[in-house]
Amino acid sequence: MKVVVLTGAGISAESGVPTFRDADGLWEGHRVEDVATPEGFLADPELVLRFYDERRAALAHVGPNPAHVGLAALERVLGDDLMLVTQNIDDLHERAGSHRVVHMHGELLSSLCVRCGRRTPFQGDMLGAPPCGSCGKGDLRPDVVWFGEIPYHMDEIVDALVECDLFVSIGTSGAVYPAAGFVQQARAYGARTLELNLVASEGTHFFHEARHGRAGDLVPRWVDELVNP
Ligand code: BJW
Ligand code: ZN
Repeated sequence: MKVVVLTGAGISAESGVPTFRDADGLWEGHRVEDVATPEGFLADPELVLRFYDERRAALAHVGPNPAHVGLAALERVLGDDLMLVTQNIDDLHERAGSHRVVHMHGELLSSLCVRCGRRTPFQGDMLGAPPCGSCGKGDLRPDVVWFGEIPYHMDEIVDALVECDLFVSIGTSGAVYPAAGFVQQARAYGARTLELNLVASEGTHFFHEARHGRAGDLVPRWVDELVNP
């Protein structure tokens, strides 16, 4: 059986990584247009670099939770029949033991050269970092996908959505496209679809089945059901 799993901020919430859409519409005190758009970066690069430097530094203080661990166990059973697509830029899936994670919105631990486009593993602070080691001239920016930019690995993801038998969305609000549309794409091509989220997402009615609760409880239980029917 071919399975595509899409994860969002909710899967890392119990690890202590804040989600994006809280009640006051701010994201760790910032307007989304100021820190997650190319225009925001051009207007105030220092603010944006510091914002991502703080989130990168915070990775040292969090660890994977049972939901990440459950998906790593599923990869060991399904191998290449599982595609794990995450919108998250943290590395908690990898630290739980998943080896083939598709980071469609990029990664905190990677830099992108604004001049030559080279993507390079990155640790530490980007504010004040030397220019790109490849072209020697370009400034580095976070290797993340902001609003108005094209997410990574879209061809590979669409192929997997077309082919999968089961699509499972975990811990995502269904507010941001193209990820929010994956359920309809998978379903149109014949997949069964399942939502695992704390509350009903914006797209909950697109799923055949929705289970609501904490990812740390729901995911290990669902993996167990799938592996030991
Ligand atoms: C729990 C839990 C627990 C809590 N257990 N659950 C008008 C209509 C339609 C689309 C558009 C439009 N205008 C513009 C667009 C396109 C735009 C878009 O979607 N805008 C919307 C605002 C409408 N999209 C884009 O611009 C994208 N690019 C694009 O479309 O390019 C065109 C193209 C596409 C494909 C092929 C070719 C061309 C780019 C989007 C980039 C998003 N970037 C960000 C920042 C990334 C870097 C970073 O992290 O800083 O990605 S924004 C932010 O939102 C981040 C997230 O990955 C993303 C999704 O958030 P997520 O994960 O869903 O988090 P939350 O907080 O929203 O939800 C958490 C959920 O967890 C909640 O439901 C909780 O209940 C739940 N939860 N605790 C289980 N313990
Ligand atoms: Zn460069």
